[in-house]
Amino acid sequence: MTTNIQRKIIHIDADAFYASVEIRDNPKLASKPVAVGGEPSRRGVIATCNYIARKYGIHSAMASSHALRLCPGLVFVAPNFQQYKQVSNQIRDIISRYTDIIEPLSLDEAYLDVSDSEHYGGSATRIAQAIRQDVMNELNLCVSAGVAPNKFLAKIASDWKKPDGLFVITPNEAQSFIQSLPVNKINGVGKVTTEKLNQLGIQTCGDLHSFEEELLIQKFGRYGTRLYQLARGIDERPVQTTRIRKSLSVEHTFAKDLLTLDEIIESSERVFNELCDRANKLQPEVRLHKRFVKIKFDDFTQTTLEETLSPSLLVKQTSWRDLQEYSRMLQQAWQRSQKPARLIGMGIRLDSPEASLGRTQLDLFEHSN
Ligand code: DCP
Ligand code: MG
Repeated sequence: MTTNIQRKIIHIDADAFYASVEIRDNPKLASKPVAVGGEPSRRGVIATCNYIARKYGIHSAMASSHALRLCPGLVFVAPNFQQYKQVSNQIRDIISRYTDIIEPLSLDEAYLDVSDSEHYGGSATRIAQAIRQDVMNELNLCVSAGVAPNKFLAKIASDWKKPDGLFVITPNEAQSFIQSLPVNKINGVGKVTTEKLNQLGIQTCGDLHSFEEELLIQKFGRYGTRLYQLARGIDERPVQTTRIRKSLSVEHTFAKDLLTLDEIIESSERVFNELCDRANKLQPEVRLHKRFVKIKFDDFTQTTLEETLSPSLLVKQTSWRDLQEYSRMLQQAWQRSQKPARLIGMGIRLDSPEASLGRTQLDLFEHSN
């Protein structure tokens, strides 16, 4: 039986974003070192540059005049923020084909939680690859992606093989990956903290392991706890979407098909219990107005059955949590095909935005083991 205890997080980050958009729209620039930013003569600063320019040591936030000294052939392009915003929206639209749990970090960066996605058989790697492919085919731009069990590792992963990279850290690989990870790769560990850590003899996350949490708190305050956790690959932060949650559901794919209705009913209890657990994490004022079940059969056809609850109920109320009702619905749904089932799902539909509003829902996506 598979469960979604382990999360699947993707971090997407466009390569040399502003510069790539400019070069795409003016292909003559493709073979040249290109920087987007202010003119050197006007004391400008570089927003970003393409990877050809990076070979000269040029990077974001560098004075344009300095960059020009490093690379006399550098081509400067003035930024067009409106255009970047528009492209950013187009990338977002592509991503939203695969999940609606999206946390944008900047114009070219976002976290996705695809733990419950059904695309590509739930393979986060294949979803990430599909997004990269769609962005390339439709927008002629390159985005790198990282896939991992949490945000911390997913962000590191997207950077690992940049540009044009896809890097996956599976839950099994996480510990050994972290072991040799230099501490300055931890988001938030800048120059000063790196030096402080180095002075303690800590170069890698592996080195951090031997330090007690209390000691790290002494040295780094509250951030000490975070360091302690990240060095162990622990990062429970949910992907924070502001979207309005319209439903909550739990699905299980079974390792062996459920051959009879009895088996389906018997196996459904775990699904029901998990649904109740997750509903408990919703805010008490959230209301629901429907419950539904889903069965995917062994030939991959599927059916869903919904029932309206009237009046709508508070999510904390117990009356909707009726295993017998869900069993009856499963039975009814199963009758439609009467075939072995590979997946059972149960869920609730939530009421209007006011009742089910955005950020209050976020703990939902925290994994619940
Ligand atoms: N940006 C900026 N000033 C900075 C850093 C970035 O104006 N100091 C802008 C320009 C970048 C965009 O934000 O194109 C995205 O930032 P990234 O850090 O993702 O950098 P790039 O996408 O340019 O490069 P890459 O992600 O390939 O390293
Ligand atoms: Mg980028």
